[in-house]
Amino acid sequence: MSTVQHSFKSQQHPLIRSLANSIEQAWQQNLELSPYQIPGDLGYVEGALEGERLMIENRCYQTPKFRKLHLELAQVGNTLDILHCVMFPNPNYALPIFGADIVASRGEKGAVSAAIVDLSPISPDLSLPSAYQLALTNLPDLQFSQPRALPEWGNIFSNFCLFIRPANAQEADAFLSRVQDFLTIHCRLADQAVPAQSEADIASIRSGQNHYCTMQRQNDKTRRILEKSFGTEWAERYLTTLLFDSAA
Ligand code: BLA
Repeated sequence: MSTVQHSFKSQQHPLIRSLANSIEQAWQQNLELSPYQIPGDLGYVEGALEGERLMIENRCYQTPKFRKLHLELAQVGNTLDILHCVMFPNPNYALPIFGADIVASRGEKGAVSAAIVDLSPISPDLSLPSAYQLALTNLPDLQFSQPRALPEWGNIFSNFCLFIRPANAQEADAFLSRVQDFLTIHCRLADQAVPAQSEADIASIRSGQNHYCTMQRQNDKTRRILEKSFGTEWAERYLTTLLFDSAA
């Protein structure tokens, strides 16, 4: 395992590169970013237990409204590129969780097997705040030729969740612009958010975030990739401390 500083964004699939750039731009333009201390040795990691080398690069920030903004890029052997992004709100604010994941075959024209984005609710009845519902409902309709079905644990996602296999460059662009819409709406509404008024409300927000994390950790496809290169214990630690940590 190595901790050498490194950046492989320039080698990633073009859709991942574009999305990583637009996420960082949205964060830098709209939020007051402070550094976030990535636990121990997890900023840049490499593992290769069973042959395929997995390289992971993490970038994290925090802001007054978000306890953690996490953008991760990963490369699996010579074949797969992955982007993972989650914006965890500060549990004093009843804000949804922005999440995105892209899984693509390496190369300029590599196929994208999964592109998903959502603003996921954390309320006990799994509904989004009305300002979010209104803003998201007002976005123009988009058509994608290859929608994908969510797995069972995916009942944490909202009605506005977009989960597709982009079939061509137009659909990849449309996905990208929908993520930008979600980010713009989210940064604006987060900026306007007022803190929760009671300890009970804050406890409920925490438990909503923790439920989201518990369900995301059931994604066997993510876990298996981590386990193959780093082993089961490391994968569990990574899933619970960096990818989907509970709200303290
Ligand atoms: C799917 N995630 C996947 C797949 C892989 C990964 C290999 C299968 C691709 C496919 O079905 O075509 C792998 N994703 C990773 C790895 C990391 C990662 C290794 O982020 C990190 C190191 N996943 C998220 C977030 C969301 C998410 C934030 O991390 C959504 C907001 C969703 N990924 C998600 C979903 C699937 C997926 C819903 C499909 C799972 C399935 O069909 O069973």
